[in-house]
Amino acid sequence: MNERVSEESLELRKREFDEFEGFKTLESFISAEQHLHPRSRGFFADILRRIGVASKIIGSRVQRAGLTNVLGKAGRVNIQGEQQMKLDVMSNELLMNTLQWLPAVAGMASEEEEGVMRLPPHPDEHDTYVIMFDPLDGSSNIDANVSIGTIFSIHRRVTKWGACEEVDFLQPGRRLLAAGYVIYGSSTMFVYSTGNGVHGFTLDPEVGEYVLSHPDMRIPDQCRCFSANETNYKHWDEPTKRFADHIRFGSDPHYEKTSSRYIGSMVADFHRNLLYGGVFLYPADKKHPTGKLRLLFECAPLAWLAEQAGGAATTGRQDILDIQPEKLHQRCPIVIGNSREVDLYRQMVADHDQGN
Ligand code: P6P
Repeated sequence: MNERVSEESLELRKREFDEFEGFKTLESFISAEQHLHPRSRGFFADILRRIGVASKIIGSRVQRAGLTNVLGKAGRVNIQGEQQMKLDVMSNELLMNTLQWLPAVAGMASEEEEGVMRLPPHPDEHDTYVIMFDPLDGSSNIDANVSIGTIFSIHRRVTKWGACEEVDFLQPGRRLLAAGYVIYGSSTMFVYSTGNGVHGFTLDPEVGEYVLSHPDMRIPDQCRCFSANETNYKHWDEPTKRFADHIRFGSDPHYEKTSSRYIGSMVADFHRNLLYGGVFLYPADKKHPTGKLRLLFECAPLAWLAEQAGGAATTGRQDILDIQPEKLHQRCPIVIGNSREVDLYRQMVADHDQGN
C-alpha cells in the first residue's frame, strides 16, 4: 500500500472509530489506536492490555479486602520507609508477574522496590520499553475504604542492547509514551493516554470489560476544588501560603464556588479534579524539603495526563515534565490541575523570587 493510500485509509479508519457510537471496550480502543500505526507489531498495545488485566485482579482484591484477610499491614517496610499493606505487596507482585513475560518489556521499576527489575534480553531485541508503576497509591487509606489507585507509565528505553539500565528510567516525563491510572472507588476506572488525549473506561463487573465512558477527558476551566493537606500550611513557604490564601480567602470571584477537598489519595484527588476542575498541591515544606510525592511513580505520569487534558503541573519553578530525574525514588513538590491556577502559582513564586 503506498504512503498516500495508507494515510487516507488511516484517516478513514480513525474517523469511523471516533464516530462509532457502539460498545467500545478498552481492548477495542487499544487495538484501534494500534492500527493507526501500520508498522506496529502490537508489543506496546500488549503492555496496556496486560496492565488492564492486572488492574481488574487488583480491583477484585481491593473490593473484597474487608472480607478476606488482606487488610492491614504486611509486617514489612518498603524502600520509602513506609509500612507496606498486604494489598500493596499483592498488587506489586501481581503487576511484576503479569508484565515480565511480555516480549517488549526490558525492565520495570516499582515504588515498592528499591532498584529496577531487569528482564533477560530477548534474542530478537524487541525489549523496547520500560514500565514504572505505583501499584497501590494511597494504600494507607485501604482500611478506611477510601478510593486508592494504580499509577503507571511507559518509556522507550534509551540503552540499545542487553539488559536495561537505571538510565532507561531516569528520563524526563516529557518523553513518556503513555501514562495512566486505575482508580478503585465506587467503580473501577482505567484512565490513560498515549498522547492522543485522555480517555476513561469504567469496568462493567457483569461483563468483566472496561467500557469507554469518558472519551477525550478535559480539565474544566472552573477551579471547583482546592486540594491540599492544609495541616501542613504552617510549614509552607511564603508564595505557597499566598497562593492558598488567594484561592481560599481572597475576593477573586473566580473562586466563589471553590471548595476544599482532600482525600489523601493522590489518584482520587487527581481524578476528581480532572472531572470537576481544580488544583492539587503537595509543596515542599519543612517536613518534606524536596516534596513528599515521588517524581517517577506519581508526579510525572499524572503531570503527563494533566497536560494531555489541557491542564498543567509545576514545582513552582519548573514544569514537572521537564525535571531530569537523578534518582529512581526522588521526590518533588507539585502543584497540578487547571492551567489557570498552575500559572497563577508559577507567577506568585516568580514574584517572590524577584523580591516582590
Ligand atoms: P499526606 C499516599 O500515601 C500519598 O503518597 C498520596 O497518594 C497522597 O496524595 C499523599 O501521600 C498524602 O500525604 O501527608 O497528606 O497523608
